[in-house]
Amino acid sequence: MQRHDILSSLGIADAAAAGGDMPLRSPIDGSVLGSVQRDSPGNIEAKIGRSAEAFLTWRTLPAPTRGELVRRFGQVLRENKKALGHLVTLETGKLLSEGMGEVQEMIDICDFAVGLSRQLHGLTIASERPGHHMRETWHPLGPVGVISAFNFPVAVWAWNAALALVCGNSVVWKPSEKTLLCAFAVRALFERVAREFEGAPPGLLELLVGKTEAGTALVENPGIPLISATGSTRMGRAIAPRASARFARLLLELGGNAAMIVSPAADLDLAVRAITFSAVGTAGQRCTTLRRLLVHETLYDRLVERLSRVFETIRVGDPREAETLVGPLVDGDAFAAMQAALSQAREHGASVIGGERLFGPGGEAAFYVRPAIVPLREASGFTREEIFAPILYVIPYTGDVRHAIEIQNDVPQGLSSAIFTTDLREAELFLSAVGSDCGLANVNTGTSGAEIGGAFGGEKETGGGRESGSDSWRAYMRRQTQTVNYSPDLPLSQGVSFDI
Ligand code: UN1
Repeated sequence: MQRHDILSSLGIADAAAAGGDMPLRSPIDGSVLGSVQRDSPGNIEAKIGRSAEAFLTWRTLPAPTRGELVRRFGQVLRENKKALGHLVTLETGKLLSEGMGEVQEMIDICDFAVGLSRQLHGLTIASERPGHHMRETWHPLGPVGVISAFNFPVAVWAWNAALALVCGNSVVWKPSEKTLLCAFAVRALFERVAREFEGAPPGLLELLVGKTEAGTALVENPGIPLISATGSTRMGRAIAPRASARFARLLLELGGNAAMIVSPAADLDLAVRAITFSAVGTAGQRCTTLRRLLVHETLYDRLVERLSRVFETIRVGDPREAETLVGPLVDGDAFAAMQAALSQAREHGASVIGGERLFGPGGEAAFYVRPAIVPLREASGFTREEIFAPILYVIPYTGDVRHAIEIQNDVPQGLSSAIFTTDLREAELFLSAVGSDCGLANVNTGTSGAEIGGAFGGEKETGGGRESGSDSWRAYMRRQTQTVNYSPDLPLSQGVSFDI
């Protein structure tokens, strides 16, 4: 699909061509996709105000009715999967199959949320007082602020929005300034559904267009009870104190630094495939990207050699072409950060295999790289930092798998982890309380590509939030403990007597 067809079928051709102070470029060839106008501070306030209004109506609709809107939105996503998937590819540079996969992830979470809209269960609790009952009820929370990153410009928003909407909340979305067309397209598709939906107020989904200032305005606005933010740990450090200062709830999904352990009992063919997808998929720009490979010393040379052959020959280029497996980095800054990380490794005496710039469509205007392998003798300061690029540090471990787990956990981040082994004892140890300290722990599958059904997120500097499946919906609601006295007396709890 061509740019014009994509934009017009998604109903955003005019919006993209409106002209404004925020130009949008495709990482594929550096071409200009459009430009949009950033919101003034007044505009941002007005949008948040509209969202607050919308919440007042939306929360009164039965949850299954709210689910019906999400069901219809999922249907519109199905009908527009091709165009939206192409736009994701055009704006992020990820492979077409990954662009489509992202839209599929949106559809999946919509389906999940529709079912959930009939399962926002509370509890009934036995009361110690005669003639009383207690229960726990989950109520809508308020307008939810969603801050999303460029690398998953639509799926991560959908994880939040689909749940927030069935939970009875409105949504204010601050997307990455690098992927605004994706956000415009999603809003246009959502509006198609919301406009026709009886009872859906205007302002159910508001979009803030801007950079840090727009995010800050959202984070500091006292009308937003929950900020759900995906991005770097640096971003999290900037927003968390601001939100906490007004006691807002935070759902943070920040930096990752995933590791995979390859034990002597691993199925190596399987491991090589999983390592490659996890390390170079999405050009290494997922928060679940595999960055540290912890290999038993007896396998080390063999595995480095096999991976080097794969990385050397893997097809890097235009992500729209079927044979390509690695597309471009998002921009020149990402390229500079990758090169800085490789220089740092070299300064520590490491040799780097690959990592050089390649030229694809767009010549100098786009940033393609050969994925890099950095064999090391041991973990180091720089392997504890997150880099958003296809760099794989390979670190040997000796003896027991416990040594590998120790290296794995010795980083500030705690998002994703994996072990390749056919040894049940190793696998279960890795999954046990003394095993991986991450939010995601996988056996014989890679670190990236989680399904929506599980809770997604991680510990330590990753921020502790959980999005998407399982019971993550609870973050988007407020819990109320309710006590009802249906007796003619007033017994007090804990046997306290207070007779007037
Ligand atoms: C992210 O990079 O912020 O597990 C999210 C995965 C994807 C989501 C990544 N489903 O790799």
